[in-house]
Formats: sequence, structure tokens, C-alpha cells
Amino acid sequence: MATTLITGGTVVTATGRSAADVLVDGEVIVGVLAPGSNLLGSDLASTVDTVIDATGKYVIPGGIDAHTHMELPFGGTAASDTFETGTRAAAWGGTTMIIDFAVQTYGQQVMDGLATWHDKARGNCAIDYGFHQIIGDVNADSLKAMDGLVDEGITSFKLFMAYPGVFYSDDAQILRAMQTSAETGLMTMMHAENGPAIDVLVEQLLAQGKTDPYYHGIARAWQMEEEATHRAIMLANLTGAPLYVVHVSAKQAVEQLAAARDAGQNVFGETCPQYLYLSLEEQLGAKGEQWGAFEGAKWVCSTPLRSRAEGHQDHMWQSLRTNDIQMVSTDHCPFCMKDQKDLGLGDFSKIPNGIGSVEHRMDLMYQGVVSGQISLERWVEITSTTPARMFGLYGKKGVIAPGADADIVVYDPNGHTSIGLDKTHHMNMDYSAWEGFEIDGHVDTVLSRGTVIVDDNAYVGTKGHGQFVKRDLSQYLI
Ligand code: DUC
Ligand code: ZN
Ligand code: ZN
Repeated sequence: MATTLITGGTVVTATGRSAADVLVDGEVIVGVLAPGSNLLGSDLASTVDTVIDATGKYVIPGGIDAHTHMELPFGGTAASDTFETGTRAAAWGGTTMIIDFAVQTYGQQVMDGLATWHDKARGNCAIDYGFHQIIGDVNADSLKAMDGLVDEGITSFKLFMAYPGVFYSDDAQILRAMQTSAETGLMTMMHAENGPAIDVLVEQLLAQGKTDPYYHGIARAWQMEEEATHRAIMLANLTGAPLYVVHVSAKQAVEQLAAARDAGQNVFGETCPQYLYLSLEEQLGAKGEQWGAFEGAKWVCSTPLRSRAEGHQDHMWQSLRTNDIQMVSTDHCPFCMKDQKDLGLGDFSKIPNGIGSVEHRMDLMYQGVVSGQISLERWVEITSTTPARMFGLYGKKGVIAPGADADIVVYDPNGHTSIGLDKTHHMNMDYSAWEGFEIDGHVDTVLSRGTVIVDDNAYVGTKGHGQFVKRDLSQYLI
């Protein structure tokens, strides 16, 4: 088995940083050594197969993006990244594991939906992957099938309080699914927006001729997110289900989560880079040369980008510092402008919802370290360690420690990354939602289970290297 020594770097974990060398044997980390240690011989560097010089750089556990939608059929089209293109782009950006959402559609058996997702991913991924299970049709069969998910290594499922007629679950269905969650230990993940009420607002806005992407953000008002978040928390409280609210964007929703957490409830929240950096005014309301006011379609996602004037973005950064929000995923759900987003020209409700970010999450969050929003250790925590703990991967993933998979990123704080379509862009999209963002850092080297897959601005990985990872129950419960 090949041995690798990553030497001279600063190992950063969720709890601290230290000068240390990392020894990898095959696919796993076998030692984190004080620099110059003679324990394993006087010149370890000459006895290993490969030495990676990380002098002046950070050595961190690979990113875990716990919320992606590769190839998701949605909005009359399908997310434009396949497992092959999406996981390769993730690798470029220092993410070494994704957890994607397998889908049970209405009328389908849960295990058939899961099998479809295995077929999409198997043999195609550059990095390791797991699945959450979307339950799009809560009924007696699917509730029974949920019992078997843990054995499949699927320890979380997602329900939608939005998208009536597509993925929507009503309160009775949510209650039943949460009862199963409480019994089995499965984490309930919730898309918390009041879909039926949003649909009324959409209809009214369109009838008034308000058809531009900007109105997507008006229809999906923060009250819709706060109300649904509160309702989900109450149903979880009643049933005892652990609850994880996905893509939180409204500060009022955070307050609901914080109050429940303060009261001791197992309630968690994730946000995404778009809710930290982008806004209703600047992006959804954008006007461009090519697309006019339809430019904003590039950033149509749900939950929507929120008003900067209302202070949601600042509040979200603060929530990351205070742990009222525990982690950052992308909700990577890319669509091209041409032939996909443009389905919604003249009707914002027909714009496929989603933004592509899987490639840039680690960089975008590192920029939060540079700008003083979060600490270096918190960066590692919210992008890798907590996702691992939240979704039953910790020990194997999310940490630099003996016995862990050698999913490692060498990150250069003196490097630079310019994000843009003609610069750093490996996602299968015809635009970048992050065009023009400049990052004061750079992903230099990425190892996935001991194999170098990105090195010195080159992808050297292989399709099919990534393996399905069975997950344990959450390790983050209080
Ligand atoms: N939100 C999105 O923006 N895209 C996919 C599904 C979702 O909930
Ligand atoms: Zn969602
Ligand atoms: Zn999603």
C-alpha cells in the first residue's frame, strides 16, 4: 500500500491548529506527528512513497457538502451536473464527500427511488458520496420502507413543506413521518416554506404582470419560512424527532431554531453560501446586458435570496459564529441559463430553482475567515467536521486523526482564486453564480482516501474512485 507524508503544514481541526506532519498508509491516516519526530525513523520522508510539501499551508479534512442535487429532475428539466461532472467540480474545490438526495417521487416505492440514485452515482464519482432520502409520497408503504433505510446506510430523509403537487407533504404526513423518525433515529430534514400560501402569492403577482425573477423573492417571503420553520419545530417537539432544517435564509427562521435549541430540542439548521453573500436587491433584482431583468434568474433558488436591507446576511454570519446555525452546505442544484432557466422567461414561477456552488463552498467560506467573520477552526467545523457528525460519518470523515480516511486538502492561505466562467469553473453550467468573486486562498492539493485527485491546478483523479459510504445515525444529538 502506498504511503504518503504531508509535511511542514499547519494541521487545522475544528478544535485547534498545530504544526504537524500527516502520515497516510493506503487509504487512511495512520499518524499525526510532531515535526521532526524520530519515532518512525530518522528520515521518514525518504522511506515513504510520496512526500507532499505543505510548508506555509493549512492541512485540513476534506470538505463534506451534505446537500447536493446531481441530476435532479426538477422544474421541467434536470439539474445539469451529473455525478461525474459534479463530483469532479467538488474535488476541484476541496470537497471530498457529498451527500446527495435520492428521490422517491409521488407514487413510487422508496427503495426503487433509492436504487435509481445508486444507478446514477455508481462508478461515476470522483469522491465518496452518501445519500439522504427524499420522501415525496408519505404513505403507509413509504413509512414502512423508512424503517429499512438505516440498514442501507441512509440515516436521514427530507420532507418538503413547499412545492405542492411535486414533493409537498401536508402536516398529517409530516407528523407520521416524524413519528417514524423518532422511533428509528432517522434525522428528519425539512424544506421549511409554506408552499400553498406561496402559490397564492405567486398567482397574484403574475396576475399583476410582475413576472421578473425578482418577484420569486417577494412571493417566497420570510414570513413563509419563519412560519414553516416554527411548525416543523413544533411537530418535531411533539414527536421527539430530531430535526434539521435545510437552506435557512431568513433571520426570523434562525430565531425559531435558536429558541428551540435553547430549550434543549434536537433542532439544527444549515445555511448556504448564497444566503451569506448574495441578496434579493443585488442578484435577484439584477439587470444584465444579455438577459435584461431576467438576469436574476441565475440566482433563483428556494429558499430565496433575502433582502440585504433587512439584514439577513449579517444575521446569518453571526448565527454561524454563535452556532445557532451549525453548518454550511451548498444545495448545489445547477441549471444553465440557455434551455433551462429560460423556461421561466415571462413567468418567474417556471424558472428551475437552483444555484451551482459545489465547487466553491470551501473557498467562499474561507473568505469568511479572511474577512474576520469566522475563525479558521470554525471554517473547518462548519464545512467538514459538523457535517460529518451531523450525518453519522465522524471518525471516518471530517477529521485529521489516525484511523480516518485520508480525505485531506492542502490549502494555501497565500494563494489566490478568481472565480468565474472563464477562470475557475468546472461545474456543468453556462454561467457562474459567483462570477467575479475573488478568494484570498487556494486549494492546492486534494487527497481522497489517500489518492491525490487534484494537484497544482490539475485534476488527476478518476471517475469511479468515489465510493458509496453507509452512514451511522447522527453523532450530533444533544
Ligand atoms: N431548492 C432549490 O433551490 N433547488 C432544489 C430544491 C430546493 O429545495
Ligand atoms: Zn429544499
Ligand atoms: Zn435542496
